[in-house]
Amino acid sequence: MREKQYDLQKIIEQFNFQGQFVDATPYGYGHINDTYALNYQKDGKHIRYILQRINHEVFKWPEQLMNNIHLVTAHLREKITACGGDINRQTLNLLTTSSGKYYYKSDNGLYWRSFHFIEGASTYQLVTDPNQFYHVGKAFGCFQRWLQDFPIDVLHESIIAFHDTRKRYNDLENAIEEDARGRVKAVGAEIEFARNCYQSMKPIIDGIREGEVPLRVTHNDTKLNNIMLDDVTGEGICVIDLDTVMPGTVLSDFGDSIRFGASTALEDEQDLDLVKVDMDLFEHYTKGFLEEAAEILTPKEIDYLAVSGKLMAFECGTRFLEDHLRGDTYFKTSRVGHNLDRCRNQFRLYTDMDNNYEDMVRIINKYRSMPSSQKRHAV
Ligand code: ADP
Ligand code: GN1
Ligand code: MG
Repeated sequence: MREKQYDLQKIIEQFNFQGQFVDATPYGYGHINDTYALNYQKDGKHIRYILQRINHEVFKWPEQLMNNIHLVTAHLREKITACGGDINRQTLNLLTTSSGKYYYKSDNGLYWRSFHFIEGASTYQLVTDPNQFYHVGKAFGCFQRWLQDFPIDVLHESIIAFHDTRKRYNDLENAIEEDARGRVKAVGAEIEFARNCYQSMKPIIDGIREGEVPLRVTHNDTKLNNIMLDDVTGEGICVIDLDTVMPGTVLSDFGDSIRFGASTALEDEQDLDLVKVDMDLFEHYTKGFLEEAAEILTPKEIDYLAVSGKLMAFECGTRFLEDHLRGDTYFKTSRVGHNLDRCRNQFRLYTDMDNNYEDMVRIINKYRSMPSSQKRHAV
């Protein structure tokens, strides 16, 4: 549980904002950073900005992380320009501080950054109609394609081994061993579930670690609320939350979108009977994603997409369980047992995805060779 008060006035003075400051309000549903919407007035016009405190306990090298975002957004701007798009809406745009930097480090050691607000677009916690999820798939597939020629070696690893599922599982085993909060005895069923899943997923987890699929520049946190959809056209206009853009595999990006967006319930849903994978949503996302990205992916990567949702539900559930055992120090929570509920939710989703695995394979095969003529153009 983390609710913090900051002296925002002092912080916003550091950035090159336009107009008169009106107010600042907490914004969004992220689990890691602290986000505010800033309202300004200039010549009778309302201007908004996003201000964020980077969680430097999670992102231990904020300077390098900000350099990643600067380089990646510059690359995206080139791609958007090349296809006649709008660089003000189709990528994040950082503000500078009065000393010309992309972040401000306060006297008490906190890191702040600001983005131009993308107007006329929204993020969602749950999909509202299947076509919307098709557009989400298309936008993440396009993001993947646009970053295909980004020089991967210049990227700093903002969180080491972020999607190394074996490490995540070992971290859970360590937390069980330490039992820092005496919570292990009450979660025997979840621990057993995690151990069984790990055994059954192990060949795939090991295969990924051994390089069966290539490393690419990936987003690594492709939740539905990390994409902005245009309020008029419904198209995915901007992929946001770029803190974890770094070398990774396409499986994390595809799988994380599926485990979050193709679920019939929120990640916080406690009634597990409501938690299922919606196969119509799975198909819509797959179609959109592969329309954009199929041509750059290897056959092995495409084969593994069908298992990637399950893999990410397992990994994410494991992380929630570890955090529960350690006393809720990583993810923001709003009640005792919140992370445990999220873990149960993800494990239930894993089971439902397992039951639908054959159907996922069929759908992936249906869209694996999408004609490139259907590619996304500027929106
Ligand atoms: P976190 O890392 O905590 O998830 P995000 O970067 O995803 O933080 O931001 C939280 C929310 O703020 C997003 O889900 C989105 O609704 C909103 N947001 C972030 N950046 C922008 C932006 N440039 N324009 C408009 N809204 C934004
Ligand atoms: C965190 O920051 P946010 O809310 O987009 C987490 C993801 C998890 C997700 C679970 C840096 O994402 O890895 O999948 O919560 N981000 C980080 O909801 O750990
Ligand atoms: Mg986010």
